[in-house]
Amino acid sequence: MTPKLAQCLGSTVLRRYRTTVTERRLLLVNGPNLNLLGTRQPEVYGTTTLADIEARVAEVAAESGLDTRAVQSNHEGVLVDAIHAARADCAAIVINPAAYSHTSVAIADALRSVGLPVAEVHLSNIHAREEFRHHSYVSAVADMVVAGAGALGYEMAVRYLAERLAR
Ligand code: CA2
Repeated sequence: MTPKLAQCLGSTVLRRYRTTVTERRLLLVNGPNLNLLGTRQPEVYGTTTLADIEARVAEVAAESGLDTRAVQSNHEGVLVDAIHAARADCAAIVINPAAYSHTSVAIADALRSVGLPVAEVHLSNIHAREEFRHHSYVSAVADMVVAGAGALGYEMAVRYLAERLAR
């Protein structure tokens, strides 16, 4: 069954669809330039690649019976569309909006509009860096924020959301 079909069949079917399918998937979103992880600036962002992070997130999520879908894009609109799509089949979102953290009202609005639990991750401690990195539009929408824990921050975010969804 697709979410559209469940919607056509009415609210009871849609609710059941959401508890059996939707609530078992996390959306992992990574913003601009994070595709370069592990190749440059290891002193700031570490040596772990994005593929390593996506694999680890899938592994940790699976421990709690959760699926993952990963998206990385260098384009704001693509990220907004991916967040909107999560409404149909995801239970929560882990996001590192990268530079868009500090500039994008559109991404913050998209997260607000889907109404799913959100965990915001930054590899570096943005508060110990340049002033312009200290503010994130996404933090006002996020249920938890982790910054400065490196790749481990993604794992912490997944564990937080898994625990929250189990409540
Ligand atoms: O610390 C983080 O995770 C950031 O979200 C990373 C963003 C930065 O703009 C934020 O202020 C903090 C930058 C991601 C760039 O990633 C690169 C990785 C390797 C080489 C070059 C860039």
